[in-house]
Formats: sequence, structure tokens, C-alpha cells
Amino acid sequence: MNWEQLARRWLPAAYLAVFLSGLASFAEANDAQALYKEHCLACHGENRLGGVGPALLPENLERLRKPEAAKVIRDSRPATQMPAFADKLSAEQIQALTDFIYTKVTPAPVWGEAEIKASQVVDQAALDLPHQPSAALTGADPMNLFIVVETGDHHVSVLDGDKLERLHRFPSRYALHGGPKYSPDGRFVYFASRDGWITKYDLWNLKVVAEIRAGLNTRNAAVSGDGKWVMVANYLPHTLVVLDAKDLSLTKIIPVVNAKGDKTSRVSAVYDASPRKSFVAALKDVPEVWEISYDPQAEPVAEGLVHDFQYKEGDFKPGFFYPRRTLLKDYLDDFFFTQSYDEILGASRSATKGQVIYLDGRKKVADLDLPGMPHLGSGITWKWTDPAGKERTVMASPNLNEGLITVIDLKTFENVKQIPTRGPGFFMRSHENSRYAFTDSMMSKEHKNKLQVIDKQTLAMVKEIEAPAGQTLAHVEFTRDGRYALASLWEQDGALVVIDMQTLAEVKRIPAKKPVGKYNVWNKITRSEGTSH
Ligand code: DHE
Repeated sequence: MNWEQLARRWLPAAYLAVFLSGLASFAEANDAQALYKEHCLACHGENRLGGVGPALLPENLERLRKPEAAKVIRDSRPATQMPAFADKLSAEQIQALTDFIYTKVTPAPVWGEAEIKASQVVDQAALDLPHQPSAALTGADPMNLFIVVETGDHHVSVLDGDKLERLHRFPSRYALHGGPKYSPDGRFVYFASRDGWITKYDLWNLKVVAEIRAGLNTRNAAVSGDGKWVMVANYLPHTLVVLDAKDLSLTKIIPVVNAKGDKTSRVSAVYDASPRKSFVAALKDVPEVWEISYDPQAEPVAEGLVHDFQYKEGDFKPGFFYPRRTLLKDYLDDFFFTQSYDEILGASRSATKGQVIYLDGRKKVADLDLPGMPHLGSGITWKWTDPAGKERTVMASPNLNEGLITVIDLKTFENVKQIPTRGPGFFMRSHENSRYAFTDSMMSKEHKNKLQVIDKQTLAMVKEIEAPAGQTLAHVEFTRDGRYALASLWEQDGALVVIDMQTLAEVKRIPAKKPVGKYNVWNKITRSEGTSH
């Protein structure tokens, strides 16, 4: 006899109704848990703490209303790897899953000082290696190495950029995301995985030096221009974490709380602003942008003070590792620095207008006409001579849900041109020595196999480079001298497709397992205008 039969036999009618409805919701919850296990856990992680996909907890879903969440489960989400479940799950099952992800996980997940410190692993021998390229590089130019992130089997490759050959391949943490960041001398590279691990790797000795888990669900990481600090932007918990770049030991945890002090937030992204000796972080759930100084001259902040709302009104002292906030009207999901680093160009994924924020003035100074869902973090700049012969610096951003590239004049912040593309895309790349820029249409089902080449002067599409239909071709990086471009054939048994930039013809393929992104040491450490920072 089961619980229901027992209850029907022994409970009076009034209690029976209550008991049965409790039993039903218990079954429903269990059902949702089983559904989660079957369909969601592989990407969104054990206990909904995130993995390849974001954490699915009420505190991280504030900007997504329940009906929208149900729609995402049913129809998928643009610009992400989220599949549609309409043909696998009934409306009731989708609703049960939606309700489930808005319930709190108990006990609440904790990832604080003790957990971060306990996760640190340091290879002391690797830490003590001399500051010179080792024989392991077999004479390759350390400034023309490439790092290739291969998510097909969670590995990283190191390429010799002169010979265009693989030097080494090693296992990485699970689901690296975002561009790895180099130390200013190009010797070390720092990776962030979506599940919070930061790895420091020595490119001159081909060795992992240290690792630490800085968060449960991490967005990205940045390295300071003086090479001393790594700042990690987390989705979960709502923190920014400062690590000592030498061995990744924990230096400071900055809780991400709004100006009033009554709401926490995920971090959209953090980037280094070397000329300002600061990190700049955009927040996802509160409309604020933060600048966090690592200038050794910055005043130390009194013990116990974490945020500037604890200072009196009008006191804008930057303070070492102490956030100086700019209050905004809209969230920033992504942003881009102007070349002087005086302003940032930012936008939320759902806005129709972007905003220009003057960092020293701590205010918005202009609107940007940015339709669709701009991917500003992937923007690039170049010098463009307009039809009247005037040289202007322009910035171009791809768009995650419309097939267009927006080209913006970085002085007037006006649109110079909207260049139609084959479909919504993720990335752009160019190089100072090339007259061409690349973009992809990887969010388009029919055209994800096509890279498009833009002439940076005429702003016209001049060529398409195609993989077979159904395959994905995206993300380009140039060699140090700009002579070759490497594009990712983003398949499990994929390849790096090497393109000669004189002829725009394919000259070579290097096999790779779903090579997501690749990053040239020189282009990154010199902050080439053609690459993302
Ligand atoms: Fe990314 C960089 C945000 C989905 C591959 N992506 C970035 C950065 C941000 C960002 C803020 C810059 C961080 C940095 O480099 O320090 N990405 C987002 C999203 O909001 C979005 C749309 C949803 C999400 O899942 O978080 C998203 N990104 C993806 C993917 O689905 C991609 C295509 C595959 C993957 O591996 O997850 C993807 N993102 C990348 C890559 C970069 C990146 C390869 C680095 C580009 C570069 O050249 O610097």
C-alpha cells in the first residue's frame, strides 16, 4: 500500500485534501528535478550552479521574468548555445521546470574566502623557472605564439605563429569562455572557465603555474597593465575577486552591491584600462559601472570601507581596489573603451540605444544608435578616410540578433554606416597591416558557414569565405605581422583555416577539436586596434 492509499483509508476528509495537494506538489517538484537532471544539468550544473550555461537560481534570474524564462526553455535563447525544448517537453513540463529554477537552492551556495583559498594549487617548481624562453619553444618567436581554445575536448593548443604549426596541447578546465589574458611581457596567459577556475600558464615553459577557483559561475577575467593583478568577474556569487597575478593567491573579495547598499548584482564583464591604471566593470542587475583603481599611488581606503556609498557625498577618491561608481539609467551587458580610455561605449542586450559614459565625469555623455543586440566587447577600431578626405577613427561592432555591422565615429559617436551581413554574428577581427576586417554570421542557421570580408576603407563586403553548408566558420585572429588570418572551423573534428591576407585564399588547415577562439600574443599585448581587448 502506498502513501496515498494509506491516507485515503485513515485521514478524515478535511485533512485528506490538504495531504493530497501536498503530495501532488511534492511529485511535481520531484518531476521538475528529474526533468532538470535529464535535460539541463549537463550545461547548467549540479544544483543549478552553472557550467557551460549560466547558473539557474532566483538571484541570477532577476532580469528574466518567468514567462520569458518559459519561452527560452521552449524556443531557445538568441546568441547562446541554449537549445529549444518545444519538441521534447510538454507545456506542463516546461512550466514545472520554470517554477523549479525560480526556487532557492538550500542550503544557499557559498563561495567565499575559505573556499577560494582552499582551492588554490601552485606548482612551486614552475613558479621558480627563470625569466627566459625555454628549449620547449624550439626557437619559436615568443611574441608570435597563438593560444587556441578547443572546447571540443576541453584542451588548449599553443601554435608557432611563424611556422603555423602546433607546438603543444594540454587539457584545460571545463568550458573556458572569453579571451584568455596575457601578462604585459607575453610570458603568462590567464584563462577563466565558466565554472570559476582561473589558470595561470607559462608560455615560455609550456607549464601550468597555478590555479584557483575564484567563483562558482564566472563571467571573465582581466589582467592589470602592470601585470600584478588578476580581477575575476563573477555571476555567482555576486563578487569581483582580486588575485595576485604571481601565484593567484586571493587578495580581496569585493561584494557587488548597488549604491544604496540594498541589492547585489552579477558582473557583466571586467576589463583592464591600463592607461587609467584601473579595472572597469559593468554590472548586470544594477545600472552602474564601476572603476576600480590598481594605481599604487591611489589612496588606501580605511579598514572596513568597501564601497563609495560609505564615503560622504561628493568625495570621489578612487582608492586602491575600491570601486568608484557611475550611476546609469540602463544596465550594461557589454562595453568597449574608446582609444583614450576616457569613455566607454556600452549597451544592454535589450536596449535600442547604447550609451557613451565619460569615466572621469562619472556620467553618460551621449547616446548611441545601436539597433538589435550589439556585441560591443567584440568591437574593433581603425582609421577611416571619409569621402571628403577626412581621417576619422571608427569602431565597428557585430550584432547578435541582426545581420549588420554598426560603424561608429569615435569622436562624434554618430553612425557612419550600417553594413548588412549574411546574418547575426559574434566576432570581428582585423590588423593594422590589413585593409580587411572579418565578421561571421554564426547565429544564422543558413549562413553560419560563411565568413565575410569587409574593406575597411570602402566599408563594402568584398569576399565570402565558405565552409560546407551546416558547418560553422567564425572567429579570426591574425599573425603578428598581419600576413595570415586563422579562422575557426567550429566543429568537433574541426580545424584552424589559414587564410593568406594578400590573396584571401585558404593556404593551410591545422586540425583542431571545436576551436572556439585563438589569440596572438603580440596582437594582444600591444592592444592591436584590430583585436578585442
Ligand atoms: Fe562570449 C568573449 C559574453 C556566449 C564565445 N563573451 C565574451 C566576452 C563577454 C561575452 C562579455 C568578453 C570577455 C573577455 O574576453 O574577457 N558570450 C557572452 C554572452 O553574454 C553570451 C551571448 C551568452 C553567454 O552564454 O554568456 C556569450 N560566447 C558565447 C557563446 O555561446 C560562444 C560563441 C561559445 C562559448 O564558448 O561559450 C562565446 N565569447 C566567446 C569567445 C570570446 C567571448 C570565443 C572571446 C572573443 C575574443 O576574441 O576575445
